[in-house]
Amino acid sequence: MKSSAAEAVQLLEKMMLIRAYEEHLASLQASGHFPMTCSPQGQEASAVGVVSALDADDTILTNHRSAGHLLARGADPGRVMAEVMGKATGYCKGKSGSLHISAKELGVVLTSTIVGGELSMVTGVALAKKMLAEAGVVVCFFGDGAACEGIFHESLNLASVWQLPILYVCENNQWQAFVRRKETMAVEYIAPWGNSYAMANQTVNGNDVLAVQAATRHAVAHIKATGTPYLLETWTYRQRGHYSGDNMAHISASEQAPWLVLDPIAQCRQQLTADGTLTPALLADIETRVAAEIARASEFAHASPYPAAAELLTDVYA
Ligand SMILES: Cc1ncc(C[n+]2csc(CCOP(=O)(O)OP(=O)(O)O)c2C)c(N)n1
Repeated sequence: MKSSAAEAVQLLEKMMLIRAYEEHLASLQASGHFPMTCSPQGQEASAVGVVSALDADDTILTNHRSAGHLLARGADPGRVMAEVMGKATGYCKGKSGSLHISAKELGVVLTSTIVGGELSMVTGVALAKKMLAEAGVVVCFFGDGAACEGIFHESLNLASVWQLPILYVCENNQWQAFVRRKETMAVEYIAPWGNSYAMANQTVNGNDVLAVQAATRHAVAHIKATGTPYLLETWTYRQRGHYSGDNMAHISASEQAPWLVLDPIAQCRQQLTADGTLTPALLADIETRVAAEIARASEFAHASPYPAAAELLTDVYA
């Protein structure tokens, strides 16, 4: 199923919102008075392409680069920002920060900062869904570094044996913290590793939002038709450092340049302009809306209170 022109514009706007959110956070972090985060800048097409192909009853588990997934799912940027700042109005009442945020009402049940933690949890979440005969698939976002851990193989093996409704999404952004993917992998692509577990798989251009959306729709249809999991690899690039304190001194301009040409938002804009869908007036409207939304979000987060001291031991297990 192809997306309509109107839907493609919505995808562009969502990607621009995520970019603007990240740029705003980076400017606050540069002042030195804002918590650190792991930015998904450059990976917007992967987040928006996958999440836009999901239904409301689908569940998401994600990793330390989760802001794009949350915003793509419709999270309020003000509440996400408030959570990062430890404010009471955040999605987890300020107790998670950026690295553990969840938003149950959106079906985002876990952000794992333990690399591969989401891969260990997803089999349990999906098994529960299957045993309770609940509709929907469970999506697990993780990076190429997580795919190089043993838990990736354990998770895929069990999901295949137990026939769990899991869409594994490996966002292959070419970096694993401060290590190049090429230094830890003997092969180029992760998707074919699914073959070892009899799991259908595909690598898609992760900077092309419509291609990611189409690949996700195909994968979800496969999961629903066969009752078996699917491994989707989105081939993309992290445009910022591993975390906000990383000055990227170890990454050359010549490495970054070709990827910046392939920027997912610039490419989508060019495509929609070329086919006559995106006019200068429409683009200006979107830019104005996005800027207003981020300004509102920041104002909300900054004005929000910190949790009261009495909240210290609420909502915790021990
Ligand atoms: C089990 C574990 N080992 C190491 C770390 C430190 N660490 C945080 S993110 C990261 C790199 C993860 O790389 P990848 O899975 O490719 O995700 P990306 O950061 O590229 O999105 C590492 C090593 C951690 N959080 N957890």
